[in-house]
Amino acid sequence: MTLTAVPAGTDIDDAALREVEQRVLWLATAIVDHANRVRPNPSGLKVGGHQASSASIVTLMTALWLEQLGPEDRVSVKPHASPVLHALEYLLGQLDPAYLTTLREFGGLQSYPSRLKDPVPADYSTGSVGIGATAPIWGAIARRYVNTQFGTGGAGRQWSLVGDAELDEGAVWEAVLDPMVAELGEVVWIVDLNRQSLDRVVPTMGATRLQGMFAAAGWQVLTVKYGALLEELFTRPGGAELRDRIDEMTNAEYQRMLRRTPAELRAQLPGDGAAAARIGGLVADVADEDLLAAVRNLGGHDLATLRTAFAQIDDTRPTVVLAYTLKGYGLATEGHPQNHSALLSEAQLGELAARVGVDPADPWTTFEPGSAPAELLAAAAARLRRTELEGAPAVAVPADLGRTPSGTATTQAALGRTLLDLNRAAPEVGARVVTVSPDVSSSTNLGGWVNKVGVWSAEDRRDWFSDDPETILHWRERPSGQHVELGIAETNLVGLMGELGSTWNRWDQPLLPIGVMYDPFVARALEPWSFGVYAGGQSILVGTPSGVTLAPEGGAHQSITTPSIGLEQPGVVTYEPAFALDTEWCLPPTPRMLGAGP
Ligand SMILES: Cc1ncc(C[n+]2csc(CCOP(=O)(O)OP(=O)(O)O)c2C)c(N)n1
Ligand SMILES: [Mg+2]
Repeated sequence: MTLTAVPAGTDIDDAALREVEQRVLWLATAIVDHANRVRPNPSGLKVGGHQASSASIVTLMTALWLEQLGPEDRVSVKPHASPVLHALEYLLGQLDPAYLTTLREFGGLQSYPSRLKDPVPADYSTGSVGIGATAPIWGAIARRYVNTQFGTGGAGRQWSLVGDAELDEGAVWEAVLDPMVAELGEVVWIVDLNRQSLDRVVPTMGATRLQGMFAAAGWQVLTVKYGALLEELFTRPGGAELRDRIDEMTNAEYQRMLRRTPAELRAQLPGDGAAAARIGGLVADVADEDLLAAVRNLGGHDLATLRTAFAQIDDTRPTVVLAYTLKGYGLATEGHPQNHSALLSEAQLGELAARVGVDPADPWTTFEPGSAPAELLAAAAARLRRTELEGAPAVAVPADLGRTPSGTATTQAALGRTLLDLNRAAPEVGARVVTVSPDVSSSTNLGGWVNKVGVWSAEDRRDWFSDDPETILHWRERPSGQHVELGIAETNLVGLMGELGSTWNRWDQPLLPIGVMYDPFVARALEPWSFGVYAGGQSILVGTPSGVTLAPEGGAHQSITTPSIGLEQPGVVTYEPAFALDTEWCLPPTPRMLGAGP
């Protein structure tokens, strides 16, 4: 008996798209291969790279770039898929072929997608798992902020291509839970659900739990589990039982199936439950080749199934697509529990080349001009072309805001006054200030500033306390507000600061983000903040209260290390104000942050 896939039923040339997908798989694999086996390596030390992680997401990324993305969309690509991103950039004519041989070389293609270091800047830097994944959430808020203040952020989706093990990170759930996030319809996450992390096949099936957690947070959940071949098999006698059997298998048992012969599959697939005979009857009848294809026919590698799922994204709330995939898809290492950093041997690479129809001696060859895949790529390249930025306007912070403080005050209170002074002395700079705080605005003395500028919200919200004479701090939430208030989540705060601090090179709109949090909790947010700095986010992080005036707060709130943290971090300047006037001097005196670039 022969299996046939359900026809796609669209005007897209699926055969050509499949050819592009296979070429992307080849190129991503060859980029890593060249860095490790071809490029001279005088030191003999490991270079590294991730062929299996890349292969896992090749179909998804091909489907996105060739069919789904628009010029205003922005995508965060999971760290280990950087070779796939570069393969697509090359095929779309954006990346100079000279870079294909430079993965992990000084000045070459970066190991992980990088906004500042890659020759074609990535939309988002990734590498610290969980942090790059959440960045498009903060990018979406930053763009909404730019749109409400200046009207020039544009539209488009904010995509995040996430490894399934990234969902182990607390940063992911801290972000998913923030009340502001459920409103972000432009956010779409695609989870590359290959059931493998770095070390292992993750033992228990987490998809049902994940579906519930995202749904509870207000997300649209789309699950892309099986491809058309398997779905067709499920419609035959014994098919429903086969579906249940595969659904209920542990990840490890399923993963083992990927490396079995047809005879072993016929023996193992039925299992030993009540339905074993019916499943056995079904698979007995399927040809060897079809059985091997069916068992690995997951939705994340089925272009038509993916297209159907993407068409369901509703854009009124964030969406997560849980797409089942195979780590090492199409490679000799497919599904092997230890394939994370495994490299294909020369012979295995040769087999791939033969299957894809490429001469390994001429690895970077492209499609014949005029051929169907070449036409498909040309159309995508034209669709994805972005308008060039002209360069952000430079706005200088004045050296003197015209106040001579007197008496005794905390620097914390002085900072609040300085911001108000800045608004008065240089309104064009004041308009670029955006403050953020994890639920400590009033206790860090930002109350006067917040009263003056209002709290930012994409839409006007009624202030029910505006007529209450006993309410001092007024949370007027409106699109013109310049203070963004998040929940008590320091990691979210620095994530947002990184993106607010990147609007100058994303949309030509410089902002001066100032984040205020309790000093001892800076350390909790430190790694994601460092990552934001690496990714190009420019901001001022204020740890307050701190220093000697903190004594009455006691040990739990005392800061003992922040100045050294600031000194240790490349690209960061640290400054500890001793006098009220110093808080003026903490603002960047030169327009580096406000427009001149890194
Ligand atoms: C914060 C952080 N911890 C650990 C690592 C090391 N690391 C890199 S990838 C990875 C496993 C990722 O698994 P998954 O997200 O499922 O990706 P894939 O299976 O697609 O390779 C780990 C532990 C890291 N890069 N960042
Ligand atoms: Mg994984």
